[in-house]
Amino acid sequence: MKSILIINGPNLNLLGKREPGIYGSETFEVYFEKLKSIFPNLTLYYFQSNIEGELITKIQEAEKFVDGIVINPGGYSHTSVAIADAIGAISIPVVEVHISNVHAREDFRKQLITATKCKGIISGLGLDGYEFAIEFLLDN
Ligand code: CA2
Repeated sequence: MKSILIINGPNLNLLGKREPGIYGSETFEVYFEKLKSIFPNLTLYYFQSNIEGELITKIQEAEKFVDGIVINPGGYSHTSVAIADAIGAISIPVVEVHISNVHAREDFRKQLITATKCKGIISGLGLDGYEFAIEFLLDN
């Protein structure tokens, strides 16, 4: 595995700017620089969108230029059959990450539609979950 794409869904552009009690105080852009230094031999790409169709297009395109995906579909995790279908339609492995523990929150967050098409899921380990997901992709 030489290259991995990280995809963040809606509202995750607000990381580090709002609700630090749930999502921490670090912006993803700062964390992404740390990730690149943790994995110097890996080419890491980052894409964030608040738009479902843009996320789907990026998932479809990804298998042409990366070997794996780490995705946090945000609120779409609980609703989007279309994103789940896009994940199911590609041949590269996808790991889903949630910064918060979705099982310790409202009941509607316990249904993870997109995760049904992923190799695995990490939830509740903060931003470190992205690092652990990359480790998994490298080892499997
Ligand atoms: O815990 C996660 O990573 C979530 O995917 C985050 C989503 C939420 O809908 C999922 O249930 C769990 C929400 C992303 C919103 O991100 C914000 C970050 C900072 C401030 C406000 C929202």
